[in-house]
Amino acid sequence: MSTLLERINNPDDLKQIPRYDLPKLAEEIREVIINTVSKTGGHLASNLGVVELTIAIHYVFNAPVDKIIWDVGHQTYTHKLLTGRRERFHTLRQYQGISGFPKRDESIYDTFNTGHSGTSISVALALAKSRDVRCEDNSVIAVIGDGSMTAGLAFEGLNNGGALNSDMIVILNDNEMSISPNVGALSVHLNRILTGQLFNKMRSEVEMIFKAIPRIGNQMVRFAERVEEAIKGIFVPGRLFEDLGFKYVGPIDGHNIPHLLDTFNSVKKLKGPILIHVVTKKGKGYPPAEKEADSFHGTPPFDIKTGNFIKKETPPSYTDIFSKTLVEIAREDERIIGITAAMADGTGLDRFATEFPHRFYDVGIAEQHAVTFAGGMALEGFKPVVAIYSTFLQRAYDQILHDVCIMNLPVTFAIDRAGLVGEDGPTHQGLFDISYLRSLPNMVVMAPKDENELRHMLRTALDYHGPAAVRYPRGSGVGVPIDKKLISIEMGIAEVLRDGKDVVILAIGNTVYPALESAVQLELDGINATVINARFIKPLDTDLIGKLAKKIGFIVTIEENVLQGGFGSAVLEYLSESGLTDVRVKRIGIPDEFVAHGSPQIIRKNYGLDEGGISRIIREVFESRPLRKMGVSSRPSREIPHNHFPDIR
Ligand SMILES: Cc1ncc(C[n+]2csc(CCOP(=O)(O)OP(=O)(O)O)c2C)c(N)n1
Repeated sequence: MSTLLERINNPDDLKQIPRYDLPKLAEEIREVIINTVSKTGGHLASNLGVVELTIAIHYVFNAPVDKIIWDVGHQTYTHKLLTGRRERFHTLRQYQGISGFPKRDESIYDTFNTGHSGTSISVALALAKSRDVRCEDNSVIAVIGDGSMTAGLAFEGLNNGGALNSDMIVILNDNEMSISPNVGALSVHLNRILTGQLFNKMRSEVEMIFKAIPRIGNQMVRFAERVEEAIKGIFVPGRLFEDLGFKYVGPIDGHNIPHLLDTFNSVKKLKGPILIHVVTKKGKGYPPAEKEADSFHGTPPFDIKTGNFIKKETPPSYTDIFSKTLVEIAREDERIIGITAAMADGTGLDRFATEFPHRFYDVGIAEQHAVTFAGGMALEGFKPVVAIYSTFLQRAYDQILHDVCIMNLPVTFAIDRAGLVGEDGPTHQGLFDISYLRSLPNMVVMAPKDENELRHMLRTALDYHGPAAVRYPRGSGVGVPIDKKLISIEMGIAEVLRDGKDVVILAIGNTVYPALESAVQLELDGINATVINARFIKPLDTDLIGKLAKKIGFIVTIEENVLQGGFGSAVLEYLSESGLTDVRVKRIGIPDEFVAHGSPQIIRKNYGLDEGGISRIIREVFESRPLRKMGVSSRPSREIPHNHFPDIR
């Protein structure tokens, strides 16, 4: 016998399921999500929390005519299962499988691509306004979590939405959690609403009693309403949203399907901007995820029975090494402040928070504020470290420029997940930071070849009297021995790892070890490569690069960043400025396109960023041009100092 879910290929099929069967459907969906995510990994807890909510939205509204915009989009697994992707659901987040986020390319039911928090209200407002201009009458619904509601962008949307007064619905999915428990004054406000429910119940009961009194009952209700208006700010829920121009409805139980259906059916007919406050439980229906919603926010594969994560034995992650090193340095230096935008666990700042609670700030999903706040702290003599993922730092570009770099303030940017991130796809790849940071005056940009060098670079950044960024990749380190003593690396000095006469491979960050391995492969073909660990993207070691360019005449740059404006571009700019225009340069990196989801190994291979790819690309250049003609023979080459060629570590 087929399950209810198997009968659903689109929201119209869903509407054929009787209301009383919807809780059973919810159970089936939960089972599919848990089974799938236990194998693929993914955003389990957020998705388990919105199963009933998603069913109710699709049951009442009429997608794709009615527009549903999912904020962040990490909670769309039920939506995907109900909108034609049931059979492909097992390919979730896999290379060439379905995405873990809404994607317009994937389905007509995915209204807007999302991945970063706080965009949904602005989009919903735009779609509502466009509808008004066209004199159409579809509904527009933004679904946003209480964590994402802390983003400044969400408030900008609310502010504009309340004023424009278009018909739109914002569903606030309040589970009192961001990735970890939600923070900030808004979360306190929402919590007050939840705990103020008693007052609402009391209010309706009093109203009923008054109305039952013959003759004067209605008068008393009107009087009570006037009194209520006066004390609204103290007791009535949602006053904040009402003042912003949104009709507040709620709080309502987000797991009670009949209640959700009735609410949505009534609200659908209302005019103007409406905010429905829905209360859900993150991880609902899977006890390990209910208990540890933060660990199960984004989970690797896990054992369903025990809830234990299935992890391979790997060297410590870059995040972990950063986390420990920062604590080590902060023990000696009281000026160090840790700042995160809702990612204490992900960035490893949780360790800092435990040891130095008074020097730690989780500012909510507010990257712009995090950076400006850091600028202010630096001004006051502190040494703020903003630990942030490369992709989310994009949000704060103006703040880096305007509130840090112009004043040359000593803020350290610990940029995690720089490079390919894998399964989360294009919205999360950290492929732009080299380009967007190296163009800023005063900014130092470094990338370590391994986790040991990350430690020294953090020390270097904190010793520097201006803004400095250290970018490092997602996942485990290389497994190198860790130096106990931290040293400041000399500013702008690269490291020569291998000496060869035919080609100079200039690698940065996690491309250094693959470059070294490719040099070994090339040796077998008679191609001798010099391999440089550039260490600094800015300032670039132009002395060394210039000398090698003149001596060898063929440079290959490698970076896990877009080629436009990246590390290779910096090298080309330098060569051009210094008149070294006859040096042959081949850049390896990400071309001018967004990179899809899939395991980093597959993606690296596709872009020639692994050792096999690097040696193949270099070999191809040699095959297209005789080897000996590569050198820039017209200029006398200066000797490279001997100490530039230390042993490979
Ligand atoms: C701009 C930005 N910063 C950080 C993140 C990382 N992130 C993904 S989901 C999330 C928490 C979202 O909380 P909420 O909106 O309440 O959704 P929930 O997972 O609790 O359902 C965060 C911080 C992001 N996606 N975008």
